[in-house]
Amino acid sequence: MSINPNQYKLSDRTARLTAQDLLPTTVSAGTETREFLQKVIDILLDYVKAVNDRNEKVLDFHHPEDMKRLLDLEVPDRGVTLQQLIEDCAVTLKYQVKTGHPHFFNQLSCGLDLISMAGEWLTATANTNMFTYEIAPVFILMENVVLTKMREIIGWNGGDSILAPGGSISNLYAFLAARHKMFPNFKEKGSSSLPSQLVMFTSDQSHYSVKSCASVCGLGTDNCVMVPSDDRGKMITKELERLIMERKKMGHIPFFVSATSGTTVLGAFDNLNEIADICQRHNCWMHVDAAWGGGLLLSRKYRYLRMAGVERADSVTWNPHKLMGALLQCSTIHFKEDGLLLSCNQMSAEYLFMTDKQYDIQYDTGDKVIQCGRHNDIFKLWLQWRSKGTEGFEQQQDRLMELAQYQVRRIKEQSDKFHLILEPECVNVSFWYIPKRLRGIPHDRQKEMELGKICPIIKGRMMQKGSLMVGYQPDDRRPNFFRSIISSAAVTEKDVDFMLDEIHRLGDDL
Ligand code: ABU
Repeated sequence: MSINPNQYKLSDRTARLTAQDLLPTTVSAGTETREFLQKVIDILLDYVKAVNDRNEKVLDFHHPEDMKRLLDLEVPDRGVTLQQLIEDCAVTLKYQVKTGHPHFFNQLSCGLDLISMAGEWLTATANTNMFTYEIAPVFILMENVVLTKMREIIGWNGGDSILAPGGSISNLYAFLAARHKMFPNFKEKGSSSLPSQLVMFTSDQSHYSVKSCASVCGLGTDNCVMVPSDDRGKMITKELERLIMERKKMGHIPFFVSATSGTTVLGAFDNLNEIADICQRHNCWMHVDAAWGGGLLLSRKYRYLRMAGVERADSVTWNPHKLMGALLQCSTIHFKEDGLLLSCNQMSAEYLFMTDKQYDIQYDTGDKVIQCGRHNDIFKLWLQWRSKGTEGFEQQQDRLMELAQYQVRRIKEQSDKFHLILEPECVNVSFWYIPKRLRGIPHDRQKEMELGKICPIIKGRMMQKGSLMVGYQPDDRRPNFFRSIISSAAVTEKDVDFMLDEIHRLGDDL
């Protein structure tokens, strides 16, 4: 059932009230407060139903100027009524893209895990900050348990971890810890404590946030060396070692290598053991950006096929809001060495992190991070993990991989209409759609250019129709191509068939 903003009516009496007439301002307004919140919950539950209804559109697309006309976005001088707020909530969800719809294959984070969502609702209601045990005791202990478990899965005993606002910031934490480990005086003395130019290395397929570390942390992007990748998108490790030696000859200090487990576009996994050997030979910190592929650590099958050697890393980024389906956002960064996160980032603000508190202050995690306020991202993951168990997560990872393989099979079976670009290592499937006029023509560069031109047209059509969302992009080897993602537990084989059939319906005439 679609969200119809006119269908959510408060009682006449409550409808006319404003926020001032509810708790906490009006202490006697328990009944009205409950009625208002119950109505919001009705909208949320209808949205959940719509997200899971394959007859519903994935989105109701409007261009920005048209969308502005459909919405009342003003923040007024005088507060609006509760009935207006209810309609505002309903309208907002009416036009929101249903990222949990089984026909949404657009982003690395897809799906709507209801247990994780329930956790997020509770988190919002608890509305606490994660910097000290004194205001978040249960959540801090949960964080400790879940992060310890994740480190064990990586293959470490001990170590330390923290939840960060996204994979990019997690990667930044790794960079900071690596520099701190090698140059502990940098924290106080800054760049004057460095004997020479620091250099970092990552593959040309890595997430752009790795390069951003070089800019944010003062190395300059010229000192983030982009190591070439092979045609499957994996770092060429011989090139890594050659480039490290080249920089050493220049008198520079190679100190940080970021390997990728699951590149954003192709879903490629770097060879971690080979990279670990090189890092060992050249005394470099080894970071693994497994923001995307980290979920596969939960699969006994894929862990060793894709991420053998991960336990040799010094740090690992792993985003449960991607393959594990935790609600946005939920990103973790893990360190093999305990104590580093604190010594690197600690500022000892006395108003918050008093050392004479009457409890064990190691649970005041706030001084380990570069932010002050920290959102509670743990409860939704903890609750989800309780609901599935580690075995349930393993089955989920294996199922997503099975569906991606099903898509590959279906693409190959329809090779007149689809061209598979490469055998995927993850749930990213890269392909072109071949319209009628280009079928039966040999596949060459000219044809690729033509296929690339039709991707945005098909994408535009699917958004206008609202039936499907699949992403496309060029890369440095080829023009535009489709990249579908299966990371939602809602997706079935029928949905994969729908995706391919719908692209065919939308693009056959192009
Ligand atoms: N690293 C952010 C994810 C981008 C994507 O969903 O494609």
